[in-house]
Amino acid sequence: MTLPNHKPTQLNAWNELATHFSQIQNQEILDFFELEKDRLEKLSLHWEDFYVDLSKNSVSQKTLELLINLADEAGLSQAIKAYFSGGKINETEGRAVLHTALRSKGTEAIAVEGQNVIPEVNAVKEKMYAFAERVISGDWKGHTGKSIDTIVNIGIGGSDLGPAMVTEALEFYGNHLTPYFVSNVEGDHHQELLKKINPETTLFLIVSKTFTTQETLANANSIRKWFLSSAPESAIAQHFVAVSTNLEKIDAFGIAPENVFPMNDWVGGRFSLWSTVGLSICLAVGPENFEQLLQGAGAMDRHFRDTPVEKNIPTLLALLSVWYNNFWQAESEAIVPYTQYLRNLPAYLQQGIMESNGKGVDRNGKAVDYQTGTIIWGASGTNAQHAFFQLIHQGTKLIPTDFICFQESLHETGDHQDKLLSNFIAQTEALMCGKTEAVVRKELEEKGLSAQEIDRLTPFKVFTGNRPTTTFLIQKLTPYTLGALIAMYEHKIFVQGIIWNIYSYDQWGVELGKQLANSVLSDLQSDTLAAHDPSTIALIERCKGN
Ligand code: G6Q
Repeated sequence: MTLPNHKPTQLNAWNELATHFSQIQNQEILDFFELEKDRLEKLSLHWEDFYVDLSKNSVSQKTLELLINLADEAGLSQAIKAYFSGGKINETEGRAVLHTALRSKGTEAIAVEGQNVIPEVNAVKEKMYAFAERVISGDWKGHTGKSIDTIVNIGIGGSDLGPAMVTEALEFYGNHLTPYFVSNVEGDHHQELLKKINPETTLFLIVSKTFTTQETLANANSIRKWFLSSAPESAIAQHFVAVSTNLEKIDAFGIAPENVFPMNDWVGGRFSLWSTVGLSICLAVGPENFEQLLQGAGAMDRHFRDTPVEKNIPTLLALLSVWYNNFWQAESEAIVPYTQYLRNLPAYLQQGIMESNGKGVDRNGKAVDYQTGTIIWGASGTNAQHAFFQLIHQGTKLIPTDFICFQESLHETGDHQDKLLSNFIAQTEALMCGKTEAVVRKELEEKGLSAQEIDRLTPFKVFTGNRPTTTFLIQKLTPYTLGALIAMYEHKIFVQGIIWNIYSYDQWGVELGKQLANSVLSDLQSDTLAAHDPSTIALIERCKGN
């Protein structure tokens, strides 16, 4: 099963949306509340512990109807079938895209090339859980007989960002193991870590789908050397495990075969935290919590697969994003989680969203003549309010923003939670409603300012409002709700790729830099110099000290 193919700008719904946009672009979000008495009811979605309020967006119900038509015309339902059933929808790499199989209930068969993958998924998960139990219980000993208290994930990109973000997000659910993540090839990154850890009680997880990634291999080799300066070669088996699809390369590294956790090529790097790549998560929060993470994602998968578009959270989010990106010409989107636990969610989603949909060629191999991949940025609230919110409130750019908050805090925190929630709610109100000139003048008068001062200051204090936001109010941050939240964004990515007619699951754009880095490295480490442009030659010569 393959993906449908179309030129989005030639779809009827696209053209109708263009006409519709010219008719409603000057209408304000608040006007829609006046015109549509059932707006809140129609535009708020309730799913499990999620309340998603779309009503503060620059859309009328007519807009949503047209966007839903766009999804239909683009063949979304056929695409979803291909996605979930193991079709090779990552066509440029000839692979299926089945991270959803890792969090399915494990009862339905899912076939890749005629082979049901579920028994293997379950077997690998059992191996991972049994291993994690041994490490957490202290049963697994280091080479001097001590139990493990520290884990170090050595990986980069998809083999780092997801596990690091989730481990941090679920800190509350953590056990006595301290997790660290080494990713950058910059040697100072791992050197700073090595100052903090005890080799006798540390377990290193080398996580690399391909086991060919320069950064990961360089870090793994340096750390191995450091480890062997205080331990015999035979101790590698107790302190190094690997996650990969490349079993031969792991063997060459000296890791015992029983310490290898396999993964499959139908799991993309940036969607791999659900696989054995999530071993650090499983160790840090335990198998039960890891399983909950998978269950939450699985529940969102079923919601996405089985719910009509009108009530389908990931699909509606994707359609809104297309609306802003292609009709309003918005340049970026912000994501602001109101919890410190999710401070790295925006960075994590940057990879998922921008690596997947940052494509300029469509599924026919032709350059697109419309905008694709959205630029994502953000930080945790309320910190972000004291940093970049000025630009969202009063700047010249349209920045649709996702506000995410959990109704209950994890600790008993007095009135901190009310303060957090009040900021969270007030920001979306302020962004939509703004502050009129009349209100500003009245406030200044009440402060006793002179008429002249009021005239001078008023323009700066007016908020135009009408700035779109989507609110996610989730009951509580748990492994389950976190799994669902991440899966929600994963499916949003998928839907956008379908509408834009691009391939979301390859990442050829990261290859050229890697290739040239190898060439520059050989220039830096030898007397030769390959052909480069003058600027590059000057930089190489400078780094060589010439
Ligand atoms: C993600 C990308 C990329 C990948 C890293 C690490 O989708 O493919 O970020 O995860 O390049 O690759 P390895 O896991 O093969 O080392």
